[in-house]
Amino acid sequence: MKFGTAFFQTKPVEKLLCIGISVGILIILVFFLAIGIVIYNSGRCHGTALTDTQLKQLMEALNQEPSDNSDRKIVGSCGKKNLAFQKKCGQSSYMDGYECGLAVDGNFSNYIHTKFFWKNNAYHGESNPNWWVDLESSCMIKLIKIYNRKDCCGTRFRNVEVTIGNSLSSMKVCGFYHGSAAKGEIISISCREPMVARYVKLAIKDQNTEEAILNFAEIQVFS
Ligand SMILES: [Ca+2]
Repeated sequence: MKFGTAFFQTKPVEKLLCIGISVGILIILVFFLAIGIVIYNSGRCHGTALTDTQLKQLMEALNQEPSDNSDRKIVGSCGKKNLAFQKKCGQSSYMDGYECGLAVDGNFSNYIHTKFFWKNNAYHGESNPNWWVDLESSCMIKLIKIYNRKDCCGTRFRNVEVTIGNSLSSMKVCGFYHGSAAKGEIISISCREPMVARYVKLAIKDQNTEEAILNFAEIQVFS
């Protein structure tokens, strides 16, 4: 079998044989080329297409704050001012005329007072007397300053746990003051790890109710 100008000089049978071989080789080349394309494309994408519902759920999940970072989100007005000033508050019990707002009124002479009674020649209070304030914003709490009562009874301020949180049902310990404090003492508390919080709470953690009375004149909270 001959190719080129000699091709036209060959016999018809040889021409058909030559054409057949050429077409066969071409088909084999196209076959292997197709297999190569399929293998190449199959390696580029593995996975399953998401439905519209699955795609929506995925986008919602990506847009949500991780649950373990929920206490880091600052909401509302913070700034450098005293965040506790004239804010809503509460306390576990009251002695008449000594309500919780006296601790956030800017007056360092008056004070709050939980209930008490006289027993065995001593004043007694209640278990875990406590007081809290709603800052009305969730701020990174950096400093809490507590001003003790100035006229007497400074040592009542002892074993005070300071907790903060975004709700009163999910408070975390910020600091602890063992005391006892002196009259008029100013106690500064900074959390070991700064946390974002809307509520600040003080509680005497003491099983002995003698002198377990929460007194303090003022509290300031700064972010
Ligand atoms: Ca006051």
